[in-house]
Amino acid sequence: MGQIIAGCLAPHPPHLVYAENPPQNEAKAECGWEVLRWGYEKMRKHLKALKYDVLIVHSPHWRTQIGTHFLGVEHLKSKSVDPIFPHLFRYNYDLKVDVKLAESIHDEAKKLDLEVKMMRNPDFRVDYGTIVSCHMTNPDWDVPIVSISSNGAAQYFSFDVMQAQMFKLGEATRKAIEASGKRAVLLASHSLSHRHFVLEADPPEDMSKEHITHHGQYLWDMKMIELMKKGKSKEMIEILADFDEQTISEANGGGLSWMMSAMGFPTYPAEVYAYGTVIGTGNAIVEWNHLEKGVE
Ligand code: 2X7
Ligand code: FE2
Repeated sequence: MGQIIAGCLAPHPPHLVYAENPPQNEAKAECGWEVLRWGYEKMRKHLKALKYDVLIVHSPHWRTQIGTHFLGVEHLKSKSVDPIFPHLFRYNYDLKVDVKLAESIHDEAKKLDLEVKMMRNPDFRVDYGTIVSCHMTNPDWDVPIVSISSNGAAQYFSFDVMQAQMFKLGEATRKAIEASGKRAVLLASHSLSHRHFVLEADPPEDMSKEHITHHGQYLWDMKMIELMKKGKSKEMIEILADFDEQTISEANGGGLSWMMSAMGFPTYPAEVYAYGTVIGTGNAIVEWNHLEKGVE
């Protein structure tokens, strides 16, 4: 039987890829955001040792306003440009998709009455949320991915409606993974608090200018991280709507709600590899090690 071996909060500021200077990115940096980048280094080393077959990422920057879409093309190759930070992120990607697993999650989700669709356009431009989280987790790109869109249910209806949908999507994801026989790592691609500076430092990697937007945002981030470290994922999910309202977070896309549901709302402590700010936003790199600590 297949299994979820880990679930990770894997934030996607394009700045992290920019500061790593991989050959795929046209923009070049001197340095920057080391605490977060070194956190990702530790997490990727740990995950690699667990030997996974597929990365399944849920991205707030692939926004399908109604329903959930899945990449449904085996091979996608193009350039992804961040619309807000095009001077930092112009990334030439070349990635493989596990279409069979994506279809299977799609089918399981449909059985639960979710609005779902396979994305079959071979010229589709993959979003930077998907790419940054996957690159930082596995810069070798030597395992296929499944990419899942986020939708506007939190805005059109309410945060609770969005969460109800994500809980079903989590269940569908778990069932499909189990049937696949594969070892999967889940990535919830998003920051925590998300209030941005409106002006950028020059150069952007000038770390003397980097800090949280304000202390209230920091306190909310610490509250969330404390719950993660204590294994209180249900409590974390229950306060997520308030967190989102106070911090304009990207959790309203549903990544964390989807992932916690897929993992059966873990009660064991998560491993926090790093916390740091990027242009004022709060970002934590966190792993729930389901294989070693999970309940199954
Ligand atoms: O999309 C993002 C983000 N989530 C955080 C910080 C900076 C830029 O882009
Ligand atoms: Fe983002």
